[in-house]
Amino acid sequence: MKKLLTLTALLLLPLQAMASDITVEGAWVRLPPPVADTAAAYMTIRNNGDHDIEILGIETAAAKNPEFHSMEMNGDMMAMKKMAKVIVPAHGGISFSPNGNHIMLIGLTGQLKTGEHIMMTLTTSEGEVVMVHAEVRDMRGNAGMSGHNMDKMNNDMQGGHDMHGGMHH
Ligand SMILES: [Cu+2]
Repeated sequence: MKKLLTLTALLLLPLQAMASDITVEGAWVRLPPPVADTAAAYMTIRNNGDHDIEILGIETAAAKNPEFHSMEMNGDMMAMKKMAKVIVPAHGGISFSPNGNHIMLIGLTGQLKTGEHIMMTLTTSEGEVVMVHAEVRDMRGNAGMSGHNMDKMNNDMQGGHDMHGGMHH
């Protein structure tokens, strides 16, 4: 009985005890090909406060190892790299979008479905936990999304994620 009470108390703990300076907008996940074990997630993280806030971690039940990735030129090739630090500037924001930095959901725990919402949690340097709901969207029908090759990537970084199939993280 004591165990049960302890568990109940834990469940009742509010995850966001105070109003957060961090807000998240426009979160979505690109539906990956059925065989892929990674997917890309996009969102804009805003900081409405007076101090820079670092995002220390991201977690989701949908993937074993979510990572923040940057896209950088390496010679004439775009390469992605795990971001060492994710800082959301005071009164500013940081965007993860198909045209640049993104969130890689590595090691998907199940097959994603179009229209499904997955939940992610961000842990901040302020000790806050911010919940993010992201809709899974199938972008395959979109113009410009097919026929990518590596030569086009400088102009069209949408192709960056097609690369993941052959990349080792
Ligand atoms: Cu990546």
